[in-house]
Amino acid sequence: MERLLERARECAEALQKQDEVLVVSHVDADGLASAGLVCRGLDKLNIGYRVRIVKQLDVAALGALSDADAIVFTDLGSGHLDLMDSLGATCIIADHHQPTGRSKTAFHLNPHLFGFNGATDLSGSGTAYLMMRALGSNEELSDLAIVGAVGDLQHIREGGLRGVNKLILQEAEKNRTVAAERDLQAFGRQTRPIHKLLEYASNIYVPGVTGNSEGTLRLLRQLDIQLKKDGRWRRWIDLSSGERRKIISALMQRCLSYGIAPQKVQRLVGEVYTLLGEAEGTALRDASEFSTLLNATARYGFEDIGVEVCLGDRAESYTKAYELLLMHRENLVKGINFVKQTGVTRLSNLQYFHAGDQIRDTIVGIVAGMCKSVAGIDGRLPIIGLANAEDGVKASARGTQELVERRLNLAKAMSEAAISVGGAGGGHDIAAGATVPYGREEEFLVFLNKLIGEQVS
Ligand SMILES: [Mn+2]
Repeated sequence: MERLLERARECAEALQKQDEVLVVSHVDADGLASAGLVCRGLDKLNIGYRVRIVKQLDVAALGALSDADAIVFTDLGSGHLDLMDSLGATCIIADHHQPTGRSKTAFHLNPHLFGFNGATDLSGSGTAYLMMRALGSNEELSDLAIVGAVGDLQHIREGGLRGVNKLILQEAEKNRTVAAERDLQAFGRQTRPIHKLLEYASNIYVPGVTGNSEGTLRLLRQLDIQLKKDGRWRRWIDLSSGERRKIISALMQRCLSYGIAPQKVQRLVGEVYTLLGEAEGTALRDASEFSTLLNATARYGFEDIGVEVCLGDRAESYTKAYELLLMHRENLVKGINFVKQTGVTRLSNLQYFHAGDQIRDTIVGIVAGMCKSVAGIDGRLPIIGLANAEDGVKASARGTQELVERRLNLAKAMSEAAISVGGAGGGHDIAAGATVPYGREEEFLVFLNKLIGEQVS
C-alpha cells in the first residue's frame, strides 16, 4: 500500500508541472467518473485540459493524440505501455486493467503493480483518485471514486467494497461525502416506485416477484405496504427501516421456500452507497444509479454529457443525462420483452438469442444479463445475446458465479470461438463480448458451446 501511494505521489508531481493536459479516458461509467474526477482536480490547480473519451486505445486513437504535450490516461493505457514512448508527450497513466508491455518514460499508476487486483480492489476512478489525493485537499472527489468502482461492479462479488476501494470508502465516510449501509441490493432506491424496484431487481431471481408485476403487487399488499403517499409513488428511500426489513425478509423467505441456496439468497442484501452531497430523490444520490446514468450517456454517444455531470453540472447536462437514463431503462425493458416473446435457443452448454436490429449492440449484453427472470431461461447455463453492429454481429455472454467456480472462463472461450470465425473477443471470466462476421454466428455458437463444455466438465 505504501508503495502504491508513493507511486501516486510521483504521478501527481509530474501532473502538477504541466500547464495544459489532454485527459484520455474510457467510454463507460468508471472511465467517465475518472475523467471528471481528474478534471475537477485540475481546475483547482489552474491547469488547462481537454477531454477525449475513446472506446479503446488502438493505434489509430493513439495517433490522434500526437499534438498534446502531456496526456493523462485514466481507466485505460496500461494495456498499451509499448506505444507510450513514441507519443512524444509526458504520459501519466492511472488505470486498473492488466498491464501489458513496457514504457521507459510513462508515469504509471496501477494496482496490479503493487499486488492488488484491478478487478476487485481498485477501479480506474479509484486509481485516479489516489493520484489527485496525493496533491492534497482533493478528498471531496472520493464520491466519484466510489461511483466508478460501483460502475465496474467491484462491490458485487463479495457484497461490498474491499481492498483499496474499502480504504477510499472509509475516507469518504469520514469526510461525509458517502454513506455506506447494508440494504436490498436493487437498482433505483432513490428514484423508482417500490414495486418497480422489486420487479426489475435482477441480481437474484425471486420467484413470483422478479419480472412479475402482479406477483410483486400481491406481495406488497400481503405485507401491508402502502404504495402511495399523498398521491405519489413511494420509493425505497421513503420506507421506514421496519418496512424495508419486512420486505427483505419476505423476499428471502420466498427464495428459501423455493429451494434456492442460502448463500445465494444472502446476495439480496449488500452494501449500498449514498452520495451525501447530492439531492435526495435524484439519480445521483445513489452510487449505482449515478453509474448507470453515466453508462446511459456513454452507450448512446453522449459521453460528453456524462463528463459534464461529473464536473458538477446539475442543470442542463443532468437533465439530458436523466432523459438518457429513462430511455436506456425503457430500451432494456423492450429488450427483455423481445427475449420473452422470441425465447432462447438451447445448445448443450449455453443458450442464446439473436436480436438482429431489435436490440442495440451497445445494450445487448445488459439485456442478456437481466434475462435470468424470463420464463424459459435456464439460470444454470450461460446466456449469449447477439445483435447486429456496424462491424459485424456483436455477441455478449453472461455466466454465473457457480459456473465460474467450475472453471468457466467466458473471456477465453469467446475470444477463441470468435477468432476461429475471423472475429475477436475478450472480457472477464463471468462476462465477455465478441464481434463476429455476419453469417458466421452459427459456426461461432457451435464452437463456443464446445469450448464452454470443455471448461466446466
Ligand atoms: Mn474501469
